[in-house]
Amino acid sequence: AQELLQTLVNASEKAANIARACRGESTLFSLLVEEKKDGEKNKRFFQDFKTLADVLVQECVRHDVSKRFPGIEESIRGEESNQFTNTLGESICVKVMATGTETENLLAKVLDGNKNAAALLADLVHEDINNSVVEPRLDSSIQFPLNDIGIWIDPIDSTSEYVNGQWEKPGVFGIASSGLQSVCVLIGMYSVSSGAPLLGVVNQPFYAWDYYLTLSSISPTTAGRIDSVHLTSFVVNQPFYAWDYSLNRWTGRCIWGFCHQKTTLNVDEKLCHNISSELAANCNTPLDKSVITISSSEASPLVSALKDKYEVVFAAGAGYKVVNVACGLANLYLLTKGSTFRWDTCAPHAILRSMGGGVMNLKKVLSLPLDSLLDNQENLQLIYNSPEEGVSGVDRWCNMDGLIAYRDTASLLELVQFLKEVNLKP
Ligand code: 2IP
Ligand code: CA
Ligand code: CA
Repeated sequence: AQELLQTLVNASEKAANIARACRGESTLFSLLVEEKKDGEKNKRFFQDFKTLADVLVQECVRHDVSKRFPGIEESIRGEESNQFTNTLGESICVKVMATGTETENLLAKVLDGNKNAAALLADLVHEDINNSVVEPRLDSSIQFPLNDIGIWIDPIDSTSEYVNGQWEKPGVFGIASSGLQSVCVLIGMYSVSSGAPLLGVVNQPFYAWDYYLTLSSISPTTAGRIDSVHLTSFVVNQPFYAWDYSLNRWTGRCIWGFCHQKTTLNVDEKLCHNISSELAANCNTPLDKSVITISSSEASPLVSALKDKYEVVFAAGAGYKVVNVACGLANLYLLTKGSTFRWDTCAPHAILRSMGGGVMNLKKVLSLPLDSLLDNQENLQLIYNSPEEGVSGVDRWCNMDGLIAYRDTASLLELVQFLKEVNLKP
């Protein structure tokens, strides 16, 4: 299990490197953006983007993980299909080849012969990632039969924010409502027999450590929206943004969590670095209400009802919202619609499970009497091994019934009671 964890963490780091590199080169980036075919479209976005970065990241993870664990390849599924069409109309199957040169040649075809870009990407794909050993270590007695393991990958969650490329200063609760911070690489492992999430690795390629560390020195007027072109000059004056001067690139972080039977473990120090209290000290309004994070697509009657009881914080990115619950920046994430998929929730769900929280099926939760909720905690979790019934295409893997992500059951119960009072019907 430790080896699997290390492999997934390394793969996520490589994925984050590719995501950052593609974002950094603006000319390259515009080359890479291709509109999704109708059948694959996420209904919520009028225009959705399938980028080469997306596909490449997914194939890279698949390649690296199956190299280490032969046979696992078939069980790795992701959001993207690896068919890519270049501007000449040629359809090309993007995959990681045996050598860097072969990958480079393949990518050059996708990139209409742009050799420089292809070489740069191929280097990243074939780079050896020597991450330090992941701590704390999983006990060597924890073993999984490889045939009971499935993996969901969302190579880039929050694509529209990724494509937009803005870096936005987080609000008073430490959550950025939009921008590059909400971009996540999500790699979630689940049990094929039970459907339960087991191990989740979430890499945030644009995570601003410095921002949080020097928070106390920020005055509210220094908020600013910047794009990658202006970033370098901007950070000179704003040293707390996610930029590493020595490496001349964005900084990120990787978090993970493991939950199997009674064993739970996670990357404690990165998760529990308690930003909320610093933030509370820094702003004038104390945190007397719980924080709930939601999508900006929720209907306004619900939003106003929630605002009576909660601090409502909008944020982009399904993965990012679950992660913010895991990190304690929000108590809850409520989604009333079927706009997330298995690959969006599997990884951060495992992290929440490792902390005693979870992600429940909203419709099921609301159909039960409140007092039977805690007895049914296991049955109410989202599961990852079976498709939705009566739908086809990408919707088979949609979390159709909506969801509630929570870290502690008290917050969960309070929200469910509230939703029953306002008579929410998802
Ligand atoms: C999207 C992305 C969106 C989210 C949607 C996901 O995935 O995370 O931001 O919507 O549910 O499916 P919202 O931001 O309103 O929560 P992707 O970017 O991979 O298409
Ligand atoms: Ca997604
Ligand atoms: Ca995606």
